[in-house]
Amino acid sequence: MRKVLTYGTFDLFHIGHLNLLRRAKELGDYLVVAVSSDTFNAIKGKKCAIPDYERMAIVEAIKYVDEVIPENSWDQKISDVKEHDIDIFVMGNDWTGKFDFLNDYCEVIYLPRTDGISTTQIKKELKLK
Ligand code: C2G
Repeated sequence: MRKVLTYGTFDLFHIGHLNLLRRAKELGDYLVVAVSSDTFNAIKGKKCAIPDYERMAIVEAIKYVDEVIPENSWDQKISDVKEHDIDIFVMGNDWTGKFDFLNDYCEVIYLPRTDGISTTQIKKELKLK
């Protein structure tokens, strides 16, 4: 069984997130998604419209997703890959190169982002802060 792992905030879940999760699942048989906690997002300088437990529940309900784990730190990826026996790490290509260190542990694939949609844009359009 080829296991795939990806990370994200998935705030105001949109088609860009769905396309990423669908394509990540197409690369293997089992998809683990690490969803950024509110505490970690504060470290990332991101303020979420949707709290972490709701973002996790939404991602968990996506048919491509087999397992959801919390993302609490930048430093958990190597242990996550090892603990979950991951074959492929996937991120959108806005992260290209940032996680190449994981090549020592698994395949690293950066997928093209979906153009024309982002949480930031949605917030602007909804006039959310
Ligand atoms: N994404 C995409 N197309 C978009 C928007 C997002 O393909 N239009 C992808 C991103 O590239 C990422 C995933 O969807 O792979 C989740 O995006 P975010 O929720 O913005 O994730 P981010 O805040 O970048 O968190 O440790 C890694 C971080 O947790 C990533």
